Amino acid sequence: MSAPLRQRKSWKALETHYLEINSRHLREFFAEDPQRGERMRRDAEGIYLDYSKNRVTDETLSLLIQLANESGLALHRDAMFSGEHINVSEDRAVLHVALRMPKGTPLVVDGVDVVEQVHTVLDQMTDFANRVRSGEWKGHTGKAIKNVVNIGIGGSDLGPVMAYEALRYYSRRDLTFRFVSNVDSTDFVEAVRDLSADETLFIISSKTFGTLETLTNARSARDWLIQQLGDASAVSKHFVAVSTNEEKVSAFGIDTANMFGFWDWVGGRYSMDSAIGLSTMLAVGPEGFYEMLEGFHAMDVHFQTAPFEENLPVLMGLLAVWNRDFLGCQTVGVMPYEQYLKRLPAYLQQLTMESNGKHVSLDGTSIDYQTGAIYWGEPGTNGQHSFYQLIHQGTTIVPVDLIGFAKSLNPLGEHHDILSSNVFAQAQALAFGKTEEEVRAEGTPEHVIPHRVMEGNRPTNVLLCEILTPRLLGALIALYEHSVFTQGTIWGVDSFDQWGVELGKVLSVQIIPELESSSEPEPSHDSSTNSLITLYRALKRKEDNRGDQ
Ligand code: G6Q
Repeated sequence: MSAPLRQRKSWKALETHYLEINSRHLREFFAEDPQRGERMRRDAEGIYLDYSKNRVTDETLSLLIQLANESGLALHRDAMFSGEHINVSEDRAVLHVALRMPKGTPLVVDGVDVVEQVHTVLDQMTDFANRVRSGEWKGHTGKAIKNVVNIGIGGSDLGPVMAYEALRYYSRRDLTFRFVSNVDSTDFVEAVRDLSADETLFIISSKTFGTLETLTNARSARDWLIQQLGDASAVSKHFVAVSTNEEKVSAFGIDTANMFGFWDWVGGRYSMDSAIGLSTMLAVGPEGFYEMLEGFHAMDVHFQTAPFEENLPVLMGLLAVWNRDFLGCQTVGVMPYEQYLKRLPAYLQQLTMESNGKHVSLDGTSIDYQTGAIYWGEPGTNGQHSFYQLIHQGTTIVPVDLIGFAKSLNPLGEHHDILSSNVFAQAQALAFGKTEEEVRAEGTPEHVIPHRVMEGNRPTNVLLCEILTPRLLGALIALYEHSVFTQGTIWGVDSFDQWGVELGKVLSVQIIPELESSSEPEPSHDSSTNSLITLYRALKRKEDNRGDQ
């Protein structure tokens, strides 16, 4: 058992070291060491990580690696891979890594070979995907499926949407994919308004099959389908479920022969490569899906075997801890310079913040250091014309992950080099800034000079890859998963529970009847909630003056 974090030798050494190097500028680090850019670069599975523009020296790295060792990172990692119940607050194994292990690699956990289970479901998914994609699977009226609508939320939505968008280039363009997550009826209504029910397949994705938003949307989908096709028996040809809960799937009216299972050892936000990825497989085909799994697995092996100095997820995780706890950075920007990765920031937001947004350690004691940062982002060049201003010249330091590719999937004239030049230029400007002398030398009037000075010294990681493929996507997501794991291990938190999310689920259920009630008993909450509920009821009763819609 490691000592509490702030009492570890390496942590104390990092505190002293931070005071020594805090006033130093990236300009100095680069001037002192012409090889820095090459030295501080590592690669694995087609991803090149340049971390040289972080505010670190070799000593920082070596102390961070000591911290990883002192925090038992290797042991904790091995415990995860062997199926120990490292999700302590839910007493569960954490085995998303088993989802991508090759067939025939036995992994027996709690008496069961989980890899065999995984491949049984993968085979079932493959068979189904082939039948739908070939047109062999017929809808109620005998027509082939042309539209796939995934209904799910959180981990049962963000991964599927992100992966569909990321791999759209490889997807079947004659199939339409939609994703409904919000319980706001607009989400569902807009998703199906131009679809023909007889060509539409709904995938109801819910680990628990008890999530209110998903079940509400699923019921509306079922009503819509029955209304369009005029026959309740149509449901069996147009609804499939992805879940761990056979009983509830069956109670909803979906034939469990059309159910794709997974297990309680797959956390929602770690489930895009389980059956939750059925929409991904329908889009890119089983081959593309398996390629993605290979990428995930390759990064898993790298995480398990590479020395920490060479280990991409470990390095990224340690740098994140350094930026968070020593530099005091509260947020991290993730900026993909690849249009297909436009949903990656939203996906990573859940992965990182739901995993490490914790205030107690594994044994339940309150912690006295900072944990998970706020993750956010947008495709890169769009961000440059809006919020990058604050990253360059604001009063808060925002470390940024810039994700670039050497090749475009849709090359067109000079577009790609223009796009990529921004990756390098932004990292450069953030690191080195622009001094007063440089601004003056450009002929800037004296009174404008302070406004144009950029202090620089703002950390970035540049992740450079050749081209976006299913394999690369798998490796990239696994890289972030294990970076999150590394951070969670150092911080000593349970990265695999989400009690904060569970609370929201319970509270809203208490208020629903008060909004629906026509007899309107006095609401009995705090004065703000009471008056908001009363106002809501009054607004709801008001005549709608929008005119004819
Ligand atoms: C993920 C979270 C959460 C979950 C959703 C949907 O790690 O647990 O985002 O995925 O609340 O849950 P169901 O899949 O059970 O509907």
